[in-house]
Amino acid sequence: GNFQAGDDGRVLKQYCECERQCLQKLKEDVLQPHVPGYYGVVNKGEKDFNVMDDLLADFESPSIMDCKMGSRTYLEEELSKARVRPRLRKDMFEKMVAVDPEAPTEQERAQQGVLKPRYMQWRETLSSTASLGFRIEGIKKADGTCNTNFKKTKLKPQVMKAFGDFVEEDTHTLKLYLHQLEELRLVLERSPFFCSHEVVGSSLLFVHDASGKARVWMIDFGKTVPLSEGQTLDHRTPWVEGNREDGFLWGLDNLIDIFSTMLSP
Ligand code: 4IP
Ligand code: MN
Repeated sequence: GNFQAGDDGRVLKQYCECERQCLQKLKEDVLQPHVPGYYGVVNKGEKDFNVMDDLLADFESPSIMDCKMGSRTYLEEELSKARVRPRLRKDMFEKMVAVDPEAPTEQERAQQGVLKPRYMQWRETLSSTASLGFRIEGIKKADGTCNTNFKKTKLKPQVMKAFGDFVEEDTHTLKLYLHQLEELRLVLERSPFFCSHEVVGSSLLFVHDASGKARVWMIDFGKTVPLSEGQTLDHRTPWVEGNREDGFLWGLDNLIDIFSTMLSP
C-alpha cells in the first residue's frame, strides 16, 4: 500500500508534495496535537517518503476507523480538467458497476467509462458524504477483522449501527471519542491553517484499545490546498462551484450530533 514501517514509532508514507507542505505548516499550528508529527522526507529504494508518527504505536491491538470528512471529495480543478480534456475512466466505470450495475447511464455503458467528477459525485450521494458531510471508509477491529464495505452506508441509523459495532457498544469509549471531537472542533474553529485551506479528502482516524484509551487524529492532506492570499473558508457553507467550501465542519457537527445521540438517545 501507501505505507512502510519506519524506525521507532514512525511510518513512511508515499511522498506527496501537497501533503508535505501541509504537514510542515501544521507543525506550527494550533492543530499540531491533532495531526501526526512530521519528520521530513526520506529516500528508500529510489522512492521518496514523508516520515510521520505511527499513530498506532501506543496501542495494544487497536480498533481503527477512518471517516473521510467533508461534503466534497474532489478538488474543484477536477471539474475544469474534465471540461477542458474529458478523460473517460474505465477503472471508475468498473468500480461503479461492481457496486451497482444499474448506476451507469446508457451513454456511460456504451463508452465503458465515466468522468472522474461523475464517479466521485456518485460515491458522495450513495454514501453519507453528501447528506451528512462525512463517510465511513473503513473499520479494522481489535480481532483483526476488516470492513471496507461502507459504500452504501448513508442514513443516520446505518452510520450509528456501524459506530456502535466499532466501539462494541461501549459507552465509555463513545464518551472519550465525543470529547475529542468537541475539542477538535474548538481547535479547528480557531486554526489559522484550517481557515486558509480547502480541506478535501482528509480523514479523521479513530483509534482505541482495551486499555481504555481512545484518540482521534486528522490525517491525509494530499488534497488540502492553500487558498489565495486573504481568502478564508468557514467549512460549513454549502459548496457551489467557485466558493471552494468543503463542508468539513458541517460534517464534524453531524458526527458530534450522532455521537451525542448515541449516548443519550
Ligand atoms: C478513489 O475512489 C478515491 O476517491 C481517491 O481519493 C481518489 O484519489 C481516487 O481517484 C478514486 O479513484 P474509491 O475510494 O472509490 O476507490 P482519496 O485519495 O481521497 O482516497 P485522488 O487522486 O482524487 O486523491 P484517482 O483519480 O486517484 O483514481
Ligand atoms: Mn484517506
